[in-house]
Amino acid sequence: MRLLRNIENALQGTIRVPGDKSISHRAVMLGSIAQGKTVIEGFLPGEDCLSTIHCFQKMGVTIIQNGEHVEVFSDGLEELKEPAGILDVGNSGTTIRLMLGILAGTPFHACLQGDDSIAKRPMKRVTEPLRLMGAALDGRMDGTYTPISVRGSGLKSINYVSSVASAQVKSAILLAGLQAEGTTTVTEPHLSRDHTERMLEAFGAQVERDERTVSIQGGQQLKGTTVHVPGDISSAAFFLVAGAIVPNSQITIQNTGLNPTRTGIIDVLKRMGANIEITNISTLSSEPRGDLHITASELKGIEIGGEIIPRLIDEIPIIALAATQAEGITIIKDAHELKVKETNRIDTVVQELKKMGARIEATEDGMVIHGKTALRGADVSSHGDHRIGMMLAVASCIAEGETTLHHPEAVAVSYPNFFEQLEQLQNA
Ligand code: SPQ
Repeated sequence: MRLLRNIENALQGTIRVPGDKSISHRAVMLGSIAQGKTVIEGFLPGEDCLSTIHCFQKMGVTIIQNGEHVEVFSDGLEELKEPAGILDVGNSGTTIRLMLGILAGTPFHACLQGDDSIAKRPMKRVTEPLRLMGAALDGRMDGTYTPISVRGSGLKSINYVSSVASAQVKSAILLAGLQAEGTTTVTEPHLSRDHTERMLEAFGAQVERDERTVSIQGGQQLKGTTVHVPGDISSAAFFLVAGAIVPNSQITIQNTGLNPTRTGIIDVLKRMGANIEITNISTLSSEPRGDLHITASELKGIEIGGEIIPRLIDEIPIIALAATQAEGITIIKDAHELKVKETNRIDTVVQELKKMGARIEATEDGMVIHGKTALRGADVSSHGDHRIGMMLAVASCIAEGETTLHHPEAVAVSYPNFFEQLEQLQNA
């Protein structure tokens, strides 16, 4: 439990948010199946990425992690060993879904399981295409839920048209495709984050891309490399919104990832009237990055839906909070995927923000928010979901009175020093 108070002053100062979670996972995974040494700088030492490290260590890969610096030593995919026990993915959907893609082609048995939240998240979206490629997978309800067991084998390529814009589905298929005979192709309804494609190229593989379709030729050998991980824009999002809604705030967030498949939050906040400036843009390890400067401003309600949704799916909880402070109506639609995240994020956002006085209603595929509403402190819960916990902590900054946040520890999944950085900006 954590007691949070309405802040008296503006948020001011310069921070660097921790490394990108999606990129940190992939750097450990590709490093573990590449030949040679991989060095990861700016790694996110959050619980999810540590789960990925532990899983590969259980399969015999030497990984030395020292804070944000990680070294991975591998002799390639063929050297992965059958794990003696269950691979525990913790709270991490990325870990289990991408690892299933890798394990689909390895000639041994593995069983993967996570926490209570993972046990409710759908795995059929990856077990189904991986079965089509020839892997033997099973799990509760015919491979829909954990624990999932996999016995890898020789794989054949597929041409898969996914019904969902999901980087985890796309990546699992591409990682299996790397081991399959022939060329594997994935097409998605809207482009999802493309870190796997970019990083496969950085590790020496060839990937063909054409808008929403990506192909990979099987049998390519990855080579260890150095990966410089930018700050996570999904973590920066909490301070972008905090900077926009806490009066007179001025925040700079340095070295933030600006991959165009992730920058929907910037586009949306600008459309709502936020003052965001981007400087020092560069590209390192195939990922663009830059410094974000936000100053407080009046916001207005907008409609958010369609192709932008995968570009901001994890930022919808904090966008909902911004919408409570925007003049007019904000409609978020086409976001059914929120229902299968760490929690049902349509329900948890609506339930918790309502407790603070927000005028917000759930819809079948999103939510409708009426602003601008003065929020009040309340007894709220993260429900064990890191992004809900951080959104509520930002809400408490502008809420009148005290807020009691239950299960604040969930933030350690993606942002271990979140509360310290929030305090730093309050005291600057
Ligand atoms: O890893 P996990 O638990 O699925 O984490 C989340 C998050 O909020 O941190 C989703 F709940 O991010 C996903 C994201 O929603 C991370 C991710 C990735 O690294 O590939 C892709 C997105 O999921 P999806 O299903 O759309 O591919």
